[in-house]
Amino acid sequence: MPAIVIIGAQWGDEGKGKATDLLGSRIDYVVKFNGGNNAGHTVVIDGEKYALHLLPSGILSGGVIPVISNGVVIDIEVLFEELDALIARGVDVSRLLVSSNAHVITQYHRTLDKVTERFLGKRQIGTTGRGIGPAYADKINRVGIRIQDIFDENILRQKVEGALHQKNHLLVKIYNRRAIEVDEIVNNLLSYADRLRPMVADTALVLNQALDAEKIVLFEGGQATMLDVDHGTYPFVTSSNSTSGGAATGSGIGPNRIDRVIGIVKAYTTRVGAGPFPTELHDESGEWLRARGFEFGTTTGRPRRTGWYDAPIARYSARINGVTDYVMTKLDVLTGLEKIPVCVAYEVDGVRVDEVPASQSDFHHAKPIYEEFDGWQEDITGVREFADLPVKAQEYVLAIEAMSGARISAIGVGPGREAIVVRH
Ligand code: 2SA
Ligand code: GDP
Ligand code: MG
Repeated sequence: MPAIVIIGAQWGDEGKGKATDLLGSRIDYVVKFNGGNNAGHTVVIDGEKYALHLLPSGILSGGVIPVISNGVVIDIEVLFEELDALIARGVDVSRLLVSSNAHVITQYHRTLDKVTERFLGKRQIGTTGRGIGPAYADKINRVGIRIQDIFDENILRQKVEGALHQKNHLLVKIYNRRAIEVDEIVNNLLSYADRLRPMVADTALVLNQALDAEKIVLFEGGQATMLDVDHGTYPFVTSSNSTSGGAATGSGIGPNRIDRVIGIVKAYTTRVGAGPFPTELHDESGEWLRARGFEFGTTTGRPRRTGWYDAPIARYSARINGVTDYVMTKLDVLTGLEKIPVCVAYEVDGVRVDEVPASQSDFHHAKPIYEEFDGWQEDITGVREFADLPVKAQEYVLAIEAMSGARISAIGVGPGREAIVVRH
C-alpha cells in the first residue's frame, strides 16, 4: 500500500488529523497537497493538544518526513511561526521539505481576501481571511510568486511588480486602500530566504523516488469534498482541489500510484462559513452537537454550523474521490441521544431526490428526508472492539455504512490518538 490519500468527505473538520496520526507509525512521508493555513487539524497526543494549520500533521510523528508539495499556498511567516511553536514544545521539525513550485501567500493576498469579503456583503463566502483565494487566483492567472522565486531577487522583483500592478489599482481605486509598495513585499520575502533554503526541494521527484522504493506516502487533504473548487458547493468553497485527484496534481505523482483513498466522515455533519447545508440544525439539538463535539474552528475559532449525518453526501464523496474505505469519527459525541436522525435522501420542490443534486439551486432548496435510529446511553470512549460497542451504536454504524458508498474501516470514539475502534 505505498500511496494512501486521506480526504474529508463532508465540509471539513471531520478529524483528518487524527486519522493521519493513527496511520503515522507505519508512514514514511506525509504530504500536504492543497490549501494553506486555512486548514485546522487538532491532534491530541498523550493528552497534549496540537493545533496545526499549514504543517502536515505527520510532523508530530517521529521518523516521518513531512512534505508541503506544489499544490499548497504558503504564508511563510505562518510557516515559521508554526515551526517555532513546535520547536518550543520539543518537536523535531528538521525533516520538513517544501516544494520549490508551491505558491506564496503575501500581505496583498491577505488584504484582498479581507476586503473582497467585506465588499461581498450578504454574499460573503465566510473565508478564513488567510489570503487563500487571492493566492490561488494569482496562480491560475499566472501572476503568482513561487517559493523558488524568493532565491532570485531580480525575478522576484519583476514578479511582485507584475502582481502589484493590477492589485494596487484595485486596492486604491475600488477598495479605497493604500497602495502596497513593491519593496515592502520583496524585502519581506527575501528576509525568509536563508531559513527557507535548506527545506526547499523538488518534492515531486522526492515523492516519486520514495514510491519507487516502496516507501509509504500519505497524502493529507486539507478542507473537504464539499469545499472543493470543482466538486463542492461552489461558490461556497475553498479555492483548491481538496478531493483525491488533488493529491496527484498537487504533488506530481501519477493517479495510478494511489492505492487507497480513505474518506473521513463525522458521525454527524458540520460546516464553517456560508453555503447550503441541508441537514443543518437551528434548534437546541444543533447547540447540543456543537457543545458536545466542541465544534469551533481550529483556525479562526468560529462556531461551526451543525447538523445530522447526510448519507447522500457520503455517497457523493465516495464517488468523486474513489473512497476505498471510510473512517468515521466522533461517534462518542452522539452518546446520550434517544433517537438519531440520518438524512437518506432529499426532497427538492416536492420531489424525492436520492443523490446530491447537480444544480446548485436544487441543492439550496433540498430538504432532508430523515430515517431515525435508536441511540445508546453507554459511554463508548473506552471501547476498542466493534463487538464491544452498544448494539444500537453498532446498528447506527452499519446502517450508515450501507448508505454511504464504502466500508467503514475504523470508528473514532474520543479525541485521543488511541480512541479508535478498528474493524477487521
Ligand atoms: P478559504 O479561507 O478561502 O479557504 O475559505 C473558503 C471556504 O472554505 C471553508 N474552510 C474551512 N471549513 C472548515 N474548516 C476549515 N479549517 C479550519 C478548521 C476553519 C476555521 O479546521 O477549523 O478554523 O475556521 C476550513 N478552511 C476553509 C471556509 O469556512 C469557507 O467556507
Ligand atoms: P480536521 O480539520 O479534519 O483535521 O479536523 P479538526 O481537527 O479541525 O476537527 C476535528 C476535532 O475532533 C479535533 O478537535 C479532534 O481532536 C476531534 N476528534 C477527532 N476524532 C474524534 C473522535 O472520534 N471523538 C471525539 N470526541 N473527538 C474527535
Ligand atoms: Mg479542521
